[in-house]
Amino acid sequence: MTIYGVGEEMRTALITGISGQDGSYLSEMLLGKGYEVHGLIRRTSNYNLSNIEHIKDRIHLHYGDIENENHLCSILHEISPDEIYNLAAQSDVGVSFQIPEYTGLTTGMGVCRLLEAVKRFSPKARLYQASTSELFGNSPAPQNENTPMMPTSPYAVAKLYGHHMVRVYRESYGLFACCGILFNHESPRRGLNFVTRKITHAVAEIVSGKRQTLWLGNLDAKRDWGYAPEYVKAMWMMLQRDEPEDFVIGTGETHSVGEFAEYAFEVAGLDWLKHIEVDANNLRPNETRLLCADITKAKTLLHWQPDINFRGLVNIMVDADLKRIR
Ligand code: NAP
Ligand code: F7E
Repeated sequence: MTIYGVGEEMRTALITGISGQDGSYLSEMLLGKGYEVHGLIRRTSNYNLSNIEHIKDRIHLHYGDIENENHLCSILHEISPDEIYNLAAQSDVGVSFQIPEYTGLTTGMGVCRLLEAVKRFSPKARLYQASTSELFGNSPAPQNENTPMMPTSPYAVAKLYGHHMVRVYRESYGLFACCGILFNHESPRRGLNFVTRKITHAVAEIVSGKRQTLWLGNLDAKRDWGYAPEYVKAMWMMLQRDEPEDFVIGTGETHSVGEFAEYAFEVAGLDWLKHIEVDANNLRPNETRLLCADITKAKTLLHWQPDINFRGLVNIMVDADLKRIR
């Protein structure tokens, strides 16, 4: 494993999706290691950089879009990154059923555009692609790097395209490109549309008397939920290895949405059954029912394993939302 040490030249990293949950934690981690950090952001009518507000003076932001290959080429040409982390995506699985074509263009074709740009302008850079446990669909748990991939949503199909394109570019052009097959990872910076944050945010609003009810969908779906700051470390570790390889990253523990809600309400001293209602609008046309990671490869070759378990994660998220609202 190559670890860049004191006295070595400053490393440069480019992060697409820098304003998202993972992009923000990854930026903090890379800054801490002395990297020059660049990030791709989209122009939006409403300012949406709250996750990176606290570090914005220490990073270099470039307007752009994963859909624009020419612009990706210009950025790579300009900054010559040593490492590239492709986190940009339409990442909401439920929404991908409503906008399948757009999801394919960003989450899938975006990877192809970036790979082409890397091949032409940064062939020596190391590339991390954000693959996902959604690739496994309803393949039996626990899932590892050899589990058949059977996606059950437009999001997962788009990610599967990206996943295979990374392999094809690695094998065909010798790029140092690898995929992290990450299971769900959450934090106080998780978007409010994802179920964990939707729950912990609602708990805080109910505690403060702003509302009484939380409307959810499928309470029986099971996920392997970990803590995002630990997962971005795994991304970096994959790029420090001598050979590019894909790794499954998760906790190996699985819980239902109902269990998450029950414990989150309990942490705040509330009875979840008094506050949860099911709204059919939150159900999906198709569902991944049971995801649970087998992280034997990551433990053995990457020497990575998580410290924060399910209850620890819920505590962190509920505490943060309660603090925010007080
Ligand atoms: P996130 O919070 O939704 O962040 C996604 C980022 O992508 C945002 O910064 C977003 O910018 C940007 N983006 C979206 N469309 C773009 C486009 N067309 N061009 C450029 N940037 C664009 O996601 P996350 O949770 O940090 O996840 C990071 C990556 O890992 C995603 O690719 C996700 O699919 C994947 N992943 C996540 C998990 C998880 O559990 N968190 C698990 C496995 C894989 P805007 O703010 O402008 O929308
Ligand atoms: O749903 C169920 C829902 O939207 C989790 C993304 O980061 O992780 C994420 O995708 C489960 C599903 O995350 C509600 O049906 C019930 O079974 O929080 P989620 P996700 O779909 O697992 C993967 C690994 C990624 O790669 C994605 O980018 O919770 N659920 N009730 C609900 N989900 C939502 N959003 N809202 C509900 O009210």
